[in-house]
Amino acid sequence: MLKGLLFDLDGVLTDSAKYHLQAWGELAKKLNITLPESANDELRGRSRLDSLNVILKFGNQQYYSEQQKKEFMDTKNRIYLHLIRAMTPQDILPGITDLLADAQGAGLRMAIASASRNAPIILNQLGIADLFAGVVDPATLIHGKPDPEIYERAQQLLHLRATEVTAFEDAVVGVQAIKGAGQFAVGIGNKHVLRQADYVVPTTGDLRLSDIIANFDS
Ligand code: B16
Ligand code: MG
Repeated sequence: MLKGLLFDLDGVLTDSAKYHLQAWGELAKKLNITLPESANDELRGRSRLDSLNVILKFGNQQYYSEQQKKEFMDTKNRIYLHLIRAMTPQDILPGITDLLADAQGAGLRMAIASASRNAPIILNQLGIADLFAGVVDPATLIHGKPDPEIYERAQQLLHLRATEVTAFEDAVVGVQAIKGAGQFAVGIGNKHVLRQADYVVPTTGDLRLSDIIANFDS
């Protein structure tokens, strides 16, 4: 029986990717690196350090020390924090407000499994922080997505079993993490790209709790 929902943040509850891209773009400019068109897709769902390494690779600048990389990540995060100050409940993606309300009405417990260390700030900006019984702190994780660790931890925060939860993801690495944790995966995006998910919808606006429960039970 479905008892809990686990949510990725960026690309599922809100589109913070555009702010990540803008902040990485400003850092790249300081380093004289031009981001290719594919940058947004290549950065999606990756940890902060993995994202920086992708950007440095775009510019063939993989020679920096750990300390320099930390400074670059701090610079990017300062820019990002400034940008997300403008986020409001209007930035919640279509269909999500209804889905969360329906889930709350159905007594489902909810948790956040985001790689973003800024997730608590964004949840507050969106006005939905109180709906979640748990938010995994990615700073405490050993492995990033596609490792299942983050989804296992989110499920533990809710005191539920893998067979009792459904998790939502927009990134291939995220779906892989969910399946590695033995949970039911709802993919949001292209069904060919997210083919490892158990159920896929094209956009968040297509999410219906009744459809998800019907697929989970079948
Ligand atoms: P931060 P998600 C991910 O969020 C983003 O998709 C990814 O672009 C970002 O680099 C990562 O969080 C870390 O974010 O720099 O804020 O700690 O999709 O896992 O919700
Ligand atoms: Mg995501």
